[in-house]
Amino acid sequence: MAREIMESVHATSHVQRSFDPVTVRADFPALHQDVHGKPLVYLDTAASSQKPNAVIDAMTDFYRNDYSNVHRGVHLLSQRATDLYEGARSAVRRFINARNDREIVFTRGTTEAINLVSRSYGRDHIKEGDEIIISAMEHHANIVPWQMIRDMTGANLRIIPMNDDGELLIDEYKKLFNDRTKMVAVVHVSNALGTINPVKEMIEIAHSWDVPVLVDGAQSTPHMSIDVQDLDCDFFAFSAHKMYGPTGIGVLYGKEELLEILPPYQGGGDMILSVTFEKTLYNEIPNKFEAGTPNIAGAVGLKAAIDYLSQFDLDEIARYESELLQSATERVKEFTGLTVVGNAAQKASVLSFLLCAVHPHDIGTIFDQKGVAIRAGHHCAQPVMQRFSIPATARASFAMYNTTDDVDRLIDAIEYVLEVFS
Ligand code: C6P
Repeated sequence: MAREIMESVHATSHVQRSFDPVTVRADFPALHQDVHGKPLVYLDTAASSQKPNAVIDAMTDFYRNDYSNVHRGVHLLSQRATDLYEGARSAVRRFINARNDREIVFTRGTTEAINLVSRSYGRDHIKEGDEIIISAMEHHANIVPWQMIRDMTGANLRIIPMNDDGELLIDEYKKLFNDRTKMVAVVHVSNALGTINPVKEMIEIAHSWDVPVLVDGAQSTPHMSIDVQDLDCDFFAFSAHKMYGPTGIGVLYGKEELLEILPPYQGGGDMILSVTFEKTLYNEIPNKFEAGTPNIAGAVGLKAAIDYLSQFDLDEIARYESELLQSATERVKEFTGLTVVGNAAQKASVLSFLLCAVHPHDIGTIFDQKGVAIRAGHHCAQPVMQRFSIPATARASFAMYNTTDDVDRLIDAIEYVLEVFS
C-alpha cells in the first residue's frame, strides 16, 4: 500500500507543466531546420516521431556514464544499468496503468510484440479449424503474424468489416464469434485512416465469449492516455519511437496470468533459470520473454519519453491534437478534387487524402520541396487501400509539436501541387 501511495504521488507530481505547443517545439531540436531552403514542417509522426532533448540527453548520458549490460554483472555499472532498465519497466507500468512490472515485456516494437503473442499463444492455444478475428483496418504487423499462425495450424482468419467512413461495423463483429474463436487482435487507432476504434466495447464483447483480445496501440499511445486495466485488454502492444522515444524498443503488456502460461518466444541468455544439455528451466515473467542482451539504452530513452509526456496533462494534449486535426480536415476539404480517406466520427492524428488524379508519391515529393514532410503510400495497410479501391494515400499526421502554422503550410503545399498539375 505504501508503495502504491508513493507511486500515485510520483505519477501526479509529473503533471506540472501546462501544455503549450510553441514551447514544446523548442524541446525538439530536429524541428528547427530548413529542408530544401524552407523551414521544416514535420507531419509524419505516425511513421515515427521526432525526439525531445530529454530523450536524446538521457540516452547520451547513459552511454557516457552508466553503460553496461544488465542482470549479469556484480559491478557497479552493471547494477546502475540494471536499475535504469528495470526503472524503465516500472515507468511503463505506471504509464499504461498495468498491475505490476511482471506484465511489462520489452520488445523491439509493436511488430515484435504481436509476433510474440501470435507465436507463443498460437503454439498451444490455436488448432486446426479455430478462428482468429482481426479487422479490415489492420497494419500488416497485425495481419501477417496471424496469417503465419493460420498457415501453421490450419486455423482461419475472420475479418471485421468497415463502412465507407472507415468505422468498424460492431454488429458484424458480434456475428463473427462462435465456439471456435480463439483470439481477437485489433488496432486501437488506424495508421491509415486515423479511426479510433471502440476497443473497450469490443473487448467486453470478446470476453463475453471468453476470448482474449490483443490491442495494437502503436498509434494510440502517443495521442491519448492508456489504462490497460480500464480497457481490460489481455495484451497491448506499442512502440517507443512513435511516442517521442527511440527506435528499436517497444512494449508488450500482457495480463500476468496469460503471460505465465505462454511458452517463451525466443531462447537464449537471460530468459533461463538453469540449463543442462537435457533440460532448461525458464526464467520468471517478464524475463522469460526477453532473450539476449536487451535494448538497454532504448529502455532509458523510453523512460525519458514517458517522463517527458508525463509532465503534461495527456487529455489536454489529446484535445489540442484533435482540434488541430479537425481544423486541418475542414480546411483541406475546401479544395475541389480533394478527398479525405477516413471520415470516422472518432479520429486521432491522421489525415489521409487523395488530390485529383495526382499520385500520392508525387504529392509527397512536391510537399518535400516545400519543406513539408508527409508519408505517401499504402502505409503498410494494403487491405485498407483495397477496401477503398485506391493504390495509396497522402498522409499528414499531427503530434503535440504541430501548430496552426503547420496547417497553413500544409494548405500552401496543396495549393502548390494543384498549381504544378493545373
Ligand atoms: N506504422 C506508419 O507509417 P513498428 O514498426 O513495429 O514500430 O510498428 C508497426 C505498426 C503496427 N501497428 C500500427 C497501427 C502501426 O501504425 C505501425 C507502424 C508506421 O504508419 C510505419 S509502417
